[in-house]
Order: sequence, then structure tokens, then C-alpha cells
Amino acid sequence: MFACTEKWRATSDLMSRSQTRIETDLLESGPLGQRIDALKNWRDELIGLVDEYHGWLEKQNLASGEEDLKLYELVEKLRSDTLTVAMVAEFSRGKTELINAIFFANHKQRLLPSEAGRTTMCPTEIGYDDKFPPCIKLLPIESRKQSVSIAELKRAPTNWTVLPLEVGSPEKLAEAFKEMVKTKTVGVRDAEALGLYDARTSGGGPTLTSEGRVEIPVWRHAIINYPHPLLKQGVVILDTPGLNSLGTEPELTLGMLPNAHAVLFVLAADTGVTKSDLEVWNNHVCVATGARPTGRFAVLNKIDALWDELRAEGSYETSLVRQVDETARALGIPREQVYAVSAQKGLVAKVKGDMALLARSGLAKLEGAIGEHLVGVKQQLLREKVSREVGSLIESTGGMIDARRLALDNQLKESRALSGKSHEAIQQMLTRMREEKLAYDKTLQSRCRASRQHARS
Ligand SMILES: Nc1nc2c(ncn2[C@@H]2O[C@H](COP(=O)(O)OP(=O)(O)OP(=O)(O)O)[C@@H](O)[C@H]2O)c(=O)[nH]1
Ligand SMILES: [Mg+2]
Repeated sequence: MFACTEKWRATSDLMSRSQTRIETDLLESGPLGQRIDALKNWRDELIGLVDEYHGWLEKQNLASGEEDLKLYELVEKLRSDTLTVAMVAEFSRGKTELINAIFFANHKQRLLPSEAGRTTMCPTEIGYDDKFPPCIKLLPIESRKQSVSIAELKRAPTNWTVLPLEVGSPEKLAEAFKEMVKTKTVGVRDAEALGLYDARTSGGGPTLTSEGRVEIPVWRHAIINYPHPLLKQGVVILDTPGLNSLGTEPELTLGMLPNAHAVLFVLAADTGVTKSDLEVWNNHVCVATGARPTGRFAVLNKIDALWDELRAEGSYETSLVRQVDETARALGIPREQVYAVSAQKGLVAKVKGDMALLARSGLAKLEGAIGEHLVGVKQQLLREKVSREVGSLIESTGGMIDARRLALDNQLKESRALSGKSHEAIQQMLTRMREEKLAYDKTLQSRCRASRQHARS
């Protein structure tokens, strides 16, 4: 039990030592990737420790089949653990451009479709699962007629249309991604049957075309499986369309957003905080992140709209500070929680390698803050998970070690008792032998005496 507890204490020490190393890494304000890399190293070290503990249990003959399974599952969970970053905002605030700038700038082009007006038409999960080839899986909008959740539909591959992705060709990738934003027009009845149109509600929903039809998305949900280094390490990005979709997909509001580890709420400097922005913030972002407001990032995008070379020196900074203050006030958060960025200029800066423009875009600061938050959250979750699972194993193996020690103690007592008994028996035997020898000597003496008398007579 002592060795077992020592082993676990050593594991905990290593867990906190690795933590210190990560914190040192974090002191250098690197990009998101650097922090996720540091997290991966920490997680790999943790997996190594769990494996080592497992090996020790096996060597000591303490691991039953159940314990083996538990530890294999724990390692598997640690390996496949994901980190979800959700982008939420009204349409055209620059969510998709921000994803392109933060995650896909290495492709030296705008990968995901980001255009003026409404672009992203369905919630899109971008991640990587090496069990599948690079592809886009698309769920037809008609699936809304079935009362089956997206989570359930994910388990039934036949419901999804799969488009392969040619990872080596940015042009073909960008072309394939355009499929996700396709729309079509349907009659009012059909749109109503899909829950996408309600003639009684005014505003917010889709408007009728001149032919009296309703424009709806072709797809209800998209999953992009893409072997990007960050995604390979378990990062999942959730891109969402504007308020319409948030309203029509309760699963998004009730399940996916509350489960996200970080929610980026995007506003645009050229529009300011509008009524519909506030609706998204109050009814979706705050509701989803209510219990953990630290995972909420308010991003004031498109600050390049304030850049004007003809303005007097310093007036840009003044108007930026004013806009950040106004945004913070409207959202009811401290101004430090508002990140002023230009996703578009950040993307351009990364593509062209323009460090000055990158610094001006404010992107690196936002990436650093997201990375720091994700690493902190993930470490806490993983530490809790490992402590819970391994802790319960230590308790049960501790019981086994106690039982073994008790059995050994009893055996020791018995052998001591036995050895006491044989000592007594030997003593008795010696006494008996001594007595027998005395009796023999006496007999011998009396016989000698008798024979001497006999000889004399
Ligand atoms: N000037 C400027 N334009 C930007 C910036 N970020 C995005 N845009 C533009 O704003 C438009 C909308 O950007 P998207 O990324 O499609 O916005 P979105 O929030 O994803 O919009 P939906 O997909 O419709 O919900 C595009 O034309 C972008 O090029 C920025 O930082 N500065
Ligand atoms: Mg978009």
C-alpha cells in the first residue's frame, strides 16, 4: 500500500511539474498552436504515467481484468479527448474569416467560404478523426422532418452525404467547401414542415422570394474531417450561421454550445452592437456559458474599418478605445474581455508574412488568450478525470495490498508459533535423552559393581 501511494504521489508531482513547464511556455506569448502543442506534450506525459502505473500494477499482480480495462479506457479517453471552440454571432460579423485567419492561414488563401452577406448556412464542425479519410459529411436539411437528434444521426452514416477532400490542393478544397453554403428554394408549406418558416412571425426568419418561395439551406449540419495539426490534437471548431440557425436548431443552443470549451462571440466594428447581436449574446452566448464566463470571448472584429490614413494621428486609437468601451458596456463585461481584431488583415498578414500588419490586426493577442484558457480548462478536466479513475483504483488495490499483508502477518505468526513448538519439543527430547543417559550410566555402574563383586567372590 505504501509503495502504491508513493507511486501515485510521484504521478501527482510529475503532473504539477509538467504544469509548471507549460506555464513557463505560456509566459512567451506564442500563437494558439504553440500552447496546444504544450498541452499535447503534457497530456502525453500524463498518458505515459498512467501506462507506467498500469505496468507496475501488472508486475505486482494487482491488476484484474476489470482494472486493466479501466486503465486502457482511461488512456484511450485521454488520447481522443477534444477541445471545442465555438464561433457564435449574427451573420456577416466575420466568424468564418476568423477561423480562416486563426486555423487555416498556412494554406496561404481563404479556405472556408467567407463573403459579404449570409454565407455559412449550417452549423459546421471542423475536426479530425484519423479513422476516416479527409472529407466533408453533410446532413440533408430534410432530416429535420424526423424527430431524431443530430447526435443520434451522427451514429447512422447512411444519413450523411460524404464528399472526399483533396488536402493537397487548396483550390479543390475551397471548391469542395462551397458545397456547404448551398441553398435552394422550396414552397412555403415545405419550409413550414421543416420548421424553417412561420408566416405568423415577422422578421428574423427567411423572407419570401418574388415567386413566393422560401430560400433554405441544402444541408442541416456539416462535419469537416481535415488533417490539420491543431485538429489532429483534438481541437474541434464549431462554426455557426447567424441568429436564424441558432433559433431553429435547439440542439445547438442546448447541447453543442454549452459543451464548448470556449465560445467566441463576434461583433463587427463597422456595425457596432446591434439589437440582434444583443439577442445572440443574451439568449445564446450567456445562456450557454452562464456557469463559466471565463470561456467566453467577445471579439470586436473588423477594426480595420477604423483605419484611415487621412485621420489625425492618434484618432484611430481614441476611436478604438471608445468602441471597445461601448462594446463592453453594451455586453455588461469588463473592457479587458473585449478583443479588438481584424480577422481579414490578420489572414492577409499571415499569408504575406507581414509581422507589422499581424501585430496591428490584434490576432496574436486573441490567439494567446484562447490558447491559455483552453490549456487551463483542459488540464483541469484531465487532472480531475485521472485523479478520479486512478484514485478509485488505488483505493481498491490498496485494499488488496492490506489483505495480502494481513495474510502474510498471520503466516508469520503461525510459523513463529511452530518454531516455538519445535524448540520446546527439542528441549523435551534433550531432557528425556539426558535422563535416559543418566539411567543407563546408573545401570552400567551397578552392573560393573556387581561383576567386580562377582569376580572378587
Ligand atoms: N474589413 C473587414 N472585413 C471583414 C473582416 N472579417 C470578415 N470580413 C468580411 O465580412 C464578410 C463576412 O465575413 P464572414 O466570415 O463570412 O462572416 P460570418 O460571421 O461567418 O457570416 P455568416 O457565415 O453569414 O454567418 C466577408 O466579406 C469578409 O471578407 C475584417 O476583419 N475586416
Ligand atoms: Mg460564416
